[in-house]
Amino acid sequence: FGSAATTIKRNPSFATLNSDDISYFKGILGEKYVVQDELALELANSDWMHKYKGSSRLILLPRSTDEVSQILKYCNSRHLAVVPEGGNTGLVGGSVPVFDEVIIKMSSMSNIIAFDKVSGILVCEAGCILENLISFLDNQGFIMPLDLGAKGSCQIGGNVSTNAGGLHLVRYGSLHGNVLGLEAVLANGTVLDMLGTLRKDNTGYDLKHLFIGSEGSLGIVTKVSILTPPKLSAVNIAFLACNDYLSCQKLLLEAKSKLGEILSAFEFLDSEAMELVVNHLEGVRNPLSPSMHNFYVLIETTGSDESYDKEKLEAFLFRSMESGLISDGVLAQDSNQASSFWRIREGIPEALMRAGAVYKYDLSLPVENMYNLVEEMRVRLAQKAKVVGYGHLGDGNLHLNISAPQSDDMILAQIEPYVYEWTSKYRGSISAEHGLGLMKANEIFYSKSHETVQVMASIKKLLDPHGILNPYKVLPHSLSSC
Ligand code: FAD
Ligand code: 2HG
Ligand code: ZN
Repeated sequence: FGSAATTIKRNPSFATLNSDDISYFKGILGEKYVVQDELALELANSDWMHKYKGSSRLILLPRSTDEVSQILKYCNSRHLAVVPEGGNTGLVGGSVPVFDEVIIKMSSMSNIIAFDKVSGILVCEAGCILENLISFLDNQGFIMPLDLGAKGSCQIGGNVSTNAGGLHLVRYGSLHGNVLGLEAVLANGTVLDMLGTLRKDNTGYDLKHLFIGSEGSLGIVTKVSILTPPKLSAVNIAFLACNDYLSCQKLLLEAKSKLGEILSAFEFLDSEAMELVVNHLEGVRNPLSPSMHNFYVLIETTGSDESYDKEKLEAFLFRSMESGLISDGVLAQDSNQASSFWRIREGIPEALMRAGAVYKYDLSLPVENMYNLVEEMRVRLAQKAKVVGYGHLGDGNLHLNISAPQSDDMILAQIEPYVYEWTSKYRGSISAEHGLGLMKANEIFYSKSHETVQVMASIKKLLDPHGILNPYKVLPHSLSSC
C-alpha cells in the first residue's frame, strides 16, 4: 500500500541486468559476494514494514571502497540503476528497490578503523551496525551520540544517509554536527575522501553535508568519522504521567531550564500508544496505574555526579508533582527497570506493526500545536482507525501513526493530503528524521520551495547524471526522471 509505488513507471533509460553483468560482478567481487539466492532476495526486496516491495534479481556485497567504486563505475557506464541498502530499517521505502535495481548491501563493510580516546573520534566503515558501535565504545568509556530503537539492525552508513535523529538528539544534536567526515563514492565511481577528523575546517564548501540525509541519492557512503561523547557515570530515568498535553509542554520547558546540562532525553507517548505496547508486546507493562493517564513522558538525565544529578532530578520531580504538571511518576531503581521504561517507548513501532496496517507520519511541528493534529485526525477518522501520537517532544518531532486492521484507500484519502497540508500551514517538516524515500518524494513541496527543489535536482544531475543512484526516491518524480 505504498501509494507512490503503484503509480510510477520504470525509467526506460535504465538497462536490464544480463549474464555478462553478473560475470563482471563475479570477477570483481568473487562468486560469494554476488547473491542471487531467492530467500536473500526476498528479504532485501522488502522493507521493515513489509509495505514496499521491489523485484531486484541481484544483491552485491562489496568489502571495500574500491569494490564499491568499481561496481558503480560499471553500473554507471551500463545505465544499471542501484539501491544502497544498510540495515533496511528505513520507514519510508527508501532502502528497497522499486523495480529491478541492483541492491548494493553494505553489511560486509563493517570494520572499525580507528578510535582516538583523547578526542573521542571514531572512524569506521559504513556497514557497522549501530549497536556494535555502541558496545565497542562502551568498552572504551564512550557512547554514540545517537541511539534508536532499530540499533540492533541499522548501520551507521544508513544512519548518516537518513540523518537519523533518535532518542538523544535533544542532548547531542544531529549528525550534521557529530559527523566530522566521511568517504563517499559517486555514481561514476569517483571516491570522495572527506574523511576528516577535525572539529574545525572552513576550507571551502563542506560537501560531506550533502551526503548526510540524502538517502543514497547522491553517492554511497563507505566510511564515517564521528565525534563520540564520553560515557558519564550517572544516568537516571523517570517515567511520568501527565493529565493533558499542555502539562507535557510545560514540563518540557521546566526540564530544559531546571535540568539543563544533564537532560539527555525527553520523549512522550499518549495513552493510545501505551495501550498498544501493553497489548502487543510480551512482558511490557505500564509502570504507573494503568488506564488513568492521558500522556506519558520519559525523562533521562546523564551527568557525572550521581548524588548531585539525582538530587537535581528528584527536586525537579517533586516541584513538578507539587505544581500539578505531573500526576504520577516513577524513577528507575536499577538498570533493568530503566530498560523496561525504554522498552515501552522504543517498542511502539513494533507494537504498531503487530496491530495491523499502519500509516506513519514523521513531522516537525511547533510543540504548542503538535498534538492538535492528533486530535483532529481522531475526529476525521472516528471509529475507522486508531490514531496514536508519540515522539521526540524535546525536538519538536511528532510520530503520528494511524493504525487500522488492514490497509484501506478510504482511510488513506482521509489522511493525505490533509496531514501534509496541515504541516505545511505551520511551516513544519513532513519528514523530521526518517527521510522522504519513495513514500514522500512527491510531497517534498509541502516543506521545500520550488526554487530549493530545483537546486537539489541540479546537484543530483551534477553528481549522478544518469540518475542511477536510488531512483524514484527523495526528489519528485517529475524532476528526477528528466
Ligand atoms: P536503510 O534502511 O538500509 O536505508 C535507509 C536509506 O539510506 C535508504 O535510502 C538507503 O538507500 C540509504 N543508505 C543506506 N546505507 C547507505 C550507505 N552506506 N550509503 C548511501 N546510502 C545508504 N529513525 C530515526 O531517525 N530516529 C529513530 O528514533 C528511529 N527509530 C526507529 C525505530 C525502528 C524500530 C525502526 C524500524 C526504524 C527507526 N528509524 C528511526 C528509521 C531508520 O531511518 C533508521 O532506523 C536508520 O537510520 C536507517 O538505517 P539503516 O542502516 O537501516 O538504513
Ligand atoms: C521512533 O522514534 C522511530 O520510535 C519510529 O522514529 C517512529 O514508527 C515511527 O513512526
Ligand atoms: Zn523517532
